[in-house]
Amino acid sequence: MSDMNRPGSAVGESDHIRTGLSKEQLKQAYIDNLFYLLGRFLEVATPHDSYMAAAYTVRDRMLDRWIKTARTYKASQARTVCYLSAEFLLGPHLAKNLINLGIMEVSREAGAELGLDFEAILEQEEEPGLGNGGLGRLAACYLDSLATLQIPAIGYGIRYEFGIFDQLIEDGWQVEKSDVWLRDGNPWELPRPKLRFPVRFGGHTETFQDDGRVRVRWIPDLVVEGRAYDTPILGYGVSNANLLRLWSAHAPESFDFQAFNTGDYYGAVHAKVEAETISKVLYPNDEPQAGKELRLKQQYFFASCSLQDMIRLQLGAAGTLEGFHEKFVVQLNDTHPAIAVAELMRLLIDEHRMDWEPAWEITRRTFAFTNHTLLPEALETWTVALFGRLLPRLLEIVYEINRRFLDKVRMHFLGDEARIARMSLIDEGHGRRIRMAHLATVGSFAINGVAEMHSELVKSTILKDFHDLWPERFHNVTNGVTPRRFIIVSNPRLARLLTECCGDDGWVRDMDRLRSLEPLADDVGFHEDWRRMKTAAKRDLADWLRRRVGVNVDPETLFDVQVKRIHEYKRQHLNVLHIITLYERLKAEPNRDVAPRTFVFGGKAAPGYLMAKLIIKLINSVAEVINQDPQVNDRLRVVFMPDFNVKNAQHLYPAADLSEQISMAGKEASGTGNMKFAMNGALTIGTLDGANVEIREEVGDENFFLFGHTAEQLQRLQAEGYRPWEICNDRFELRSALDLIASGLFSHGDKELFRPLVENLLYQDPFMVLADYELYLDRQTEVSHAWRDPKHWNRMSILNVARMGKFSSDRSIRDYCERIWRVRPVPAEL
Ligand code: GLG
Repeated sequence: MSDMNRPGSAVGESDHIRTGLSKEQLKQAYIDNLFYLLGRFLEVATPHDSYMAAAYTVRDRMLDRWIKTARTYKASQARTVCYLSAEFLLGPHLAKNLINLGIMEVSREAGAELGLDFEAILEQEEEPGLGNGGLGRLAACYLDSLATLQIPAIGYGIRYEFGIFDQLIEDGWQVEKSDVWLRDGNPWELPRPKLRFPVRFGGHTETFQDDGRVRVRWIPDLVVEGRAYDTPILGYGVSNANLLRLWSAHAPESFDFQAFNTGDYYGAVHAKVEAETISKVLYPNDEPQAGKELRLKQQYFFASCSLQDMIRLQLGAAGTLEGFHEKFVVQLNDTHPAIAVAELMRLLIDEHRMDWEPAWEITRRTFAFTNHTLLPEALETWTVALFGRLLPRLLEIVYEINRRFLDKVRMHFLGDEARIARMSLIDEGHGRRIRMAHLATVGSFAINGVAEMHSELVKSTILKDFHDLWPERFHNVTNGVTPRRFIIVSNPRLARLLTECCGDDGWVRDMDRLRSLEPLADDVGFHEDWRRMKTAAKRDLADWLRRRVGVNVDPETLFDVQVKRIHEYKRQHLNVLHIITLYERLKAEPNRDVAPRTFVFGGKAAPGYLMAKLIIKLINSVAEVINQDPQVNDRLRVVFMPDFNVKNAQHLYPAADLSEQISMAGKEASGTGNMKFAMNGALTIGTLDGANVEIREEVGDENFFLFGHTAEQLQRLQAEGYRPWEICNDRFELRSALDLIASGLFSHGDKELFRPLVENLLYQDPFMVLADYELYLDRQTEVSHAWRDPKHWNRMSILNVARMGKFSSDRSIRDYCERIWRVRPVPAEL
C-alpha cells in the first residue's frame, strides 16, 4: 500500500497530542500485552498474535474513555437512547478504533519500529458479521454517530456465536460456510458474567390474589439466562465511548440438577443445549421473515434481557420506575424487537406490581419504531398458536393491548368494522397471526420510515389506518452512513485530499463543510489530483481482485459496481441483461467504439432463496464466457467478488466509477450503499427509489443518471395487466439477450439451467425488469458517452462528494435526537 493510502495519514495528525500517547508508550504497551496476555515475545509472535496484542493495546486506551464516559453519564443522570436491534454489522474494529482514537499514524510508526507489518496485522481481523445487510450496518453507523455526537446511548442486541455465513463461489454457485468468528477470541468485548437475566419460555399462567388485586404468575417450562458481553464504541475526535451490550444465551447455572441426580443425563444436557441454541446463529435472510420458532425465541430473549437491564439501571439510579420513559427512549430497529412493547408491560405489571394504566402510559412513551421495508414477505407475523405456546403470558398481554386499542378505534371510527379488522394486532384472516408492525406502532410514540419516499409510502400503504388515527406520530428520518468508516478507513487518499481542500479535518464531523469543494469542480489542477487518487484506488482494487479472485481487470476501464444482497427486487439481472446486450453488440460489430467497462458484482443470497442463487450462477456464467472471449475481453470484463462484507467492501467504494442502484421503484426503502458510493465520488445510475431520490436532489439531476418508470407508473402498468413477453416482442435486443441465456451459451449447452429465471422474467416479471430494460440501456449509453469526457466526469464526481453532507449518519442521528428522542449531548472529558 502506498503512503497516500494509509488510513489516518489524512486526519488527526496531531494524534498523540490529542491522546497524550507517545510512540514509546504504545510500543511498551504492545510488548506487555504480547507478553502478559498472550504469553509470547516479538520474535515468535504470529501475525495473529500481533493482531491480538495490538487490539488489546487499543482496547486498553478505549477503556479509560469508556469508564470516564460512564461516570459522566451517571453523574448527569442523562436521558439515554437504547437502540434495540437484532443486527449490528460492525465491520473490523482495529482500524476504526485507531482512527477514532486519533492514533493511527503514531501506531503505524510504533509498529514499523518494532518491525511489524501493519497492514498484515489489520488484515488478520475477522469482522463480527452480526448482520445481513443494510439494516444491521445502519445500526453500526448509528452507534458510531451517537458516540461521536456524545449522546448517551446503549446498543442492545444478540451475541450470535455464528454470524452471517461466509460465501464461497464454487463452479459459479454460492456455497455457504459457517462463520466461526469467535474461534480465535474476541479482544474487543468484555464478558460481564455477573450481569445476567432470566428469560422464560413455554409453560402456562395462573392468577392469584395479591393485596386484593388479581395478578398473574407465569410458570414456564424453560428458563434461559442471558449474559452480557460489552463492546466499547468510541466516538471520533471526542472522549465519549458508548456501550454495545450483546446477550448470549446460557442454561442457568443450576441447570436441571434434578434430572442429573435422577440419572437423566441426556435430559439435563438437552436443556442446556436448548438454552444455548438461542444465540447460536443469525438468521441469514435479509428481507423475508423466517417464521421460525427459534427466531421468535431470539427476539424475545434479547428484548427481555435489554429491558430487565434498563429497569435495573433505573431502579439503581432513581429507586422507582415512575420516570422510566424520561430516563430511557427505546428505538425499535424494525419489528424484530417489537415484542419489547408487551414485555415491558409484563415486567411492570407482573414483576413490579404496577397497574395496567400507569404501566401502559410508561410503555407507550418509551418506544419509537423504525420501519425498514414495505415488502409484504418481510412484514413479520407470528401465528397465535406458536406465540401462545412459547410466550403464554405475552399473548395475554397482546390481547389486552389489542382489546383496549380496538375500543379506541371503534370510538374514533364508529361502525367501520372493516377498518377495525385491518388495524387489529391480530390478523384473523390468515390462520390468526399477530402483526408485529401493528404491535410496534400501537406501542410507540413515534414511527418513522428511512427515506422521504419510503416514509410517505408507509403513511399511505402499510400503516395508512394508523396514520389516519395518529398523524402526529409519523416522521421521516432519512438514513445516513458514517464518513469515519466509509471515507477515512475505506478511502484514505480521498480523506487526505478533502482535509487539504477544507484546510482541516472538520468535515469528518460536519460533512456539510465539503460544500467548499464546489469551486474546485472546475479547477484543472484539482482534477489532476482527483484523477490520480481515483486511479490509485482502482489499481489497488485491481491488485486485490487479482490476488483474491484471480481475475485481471484494467484500471483504465470504467468500474461499474453493484454490490448488495442478491434479491430480485434489487434487479441484479437487469444489470446482467445490459452486459449481455453489450456483448452481443460487440460480437455483431467487433470494431464498435464503446467505453471499456469492468462490471463488478458482490453480495450474498439467502441460502434458501433459489432464484437469488441462480442469479449468482448467471453472473458467474456470463463472466466466464465474456472474460474468455478475446474478441471482447479488452473492453468488457465481469467479476463476481465473493464474500461481500464490510471488510471487503472497503476496497470497492474508493474504486467505483459507477454505482448501480437499480431497484424497482417503490421497493427499496432507502438503500445505504448508494450513499457510500456517492460520497466516494462514484456517479449513480439509479431509479426513483428510496434515498436515490434525495441523493439526486442533493447532487443535482445533471450529476446523476436517472432512469426507469416511477412507482406510480409501474403500479398503473401492473393494474392494466402487465405482459412482459409483449415487451420482448417489440425489443429485439432484449429478446435476443434472453434467448442467448436460454440457448445454453452461458451454461455449457445446458438449456435447462437458467430456464426458471428466463421464464420468470418472460411470464411474471414481478419486479418489472423488462419494463425498465430499454430506459436502462439508453441511460447506460449516456453513461458511456459521459465517460468519454473525463473532464466532465470528474466534475460530476467532485460535485457528488461535495454535496453528500446530508447522508452522514451524524445528520440522521441529529434528526432522531431533535425530532424523536429529545436527548442532548453529554460530553465526557478525559
Ligand atoms: C432495509 C432496507 C434498505 C434500508 C435498510 C436500512 O431494505 O432499503 O436501507 O434497511 O434502513 N433490510 C434492509 O437492509
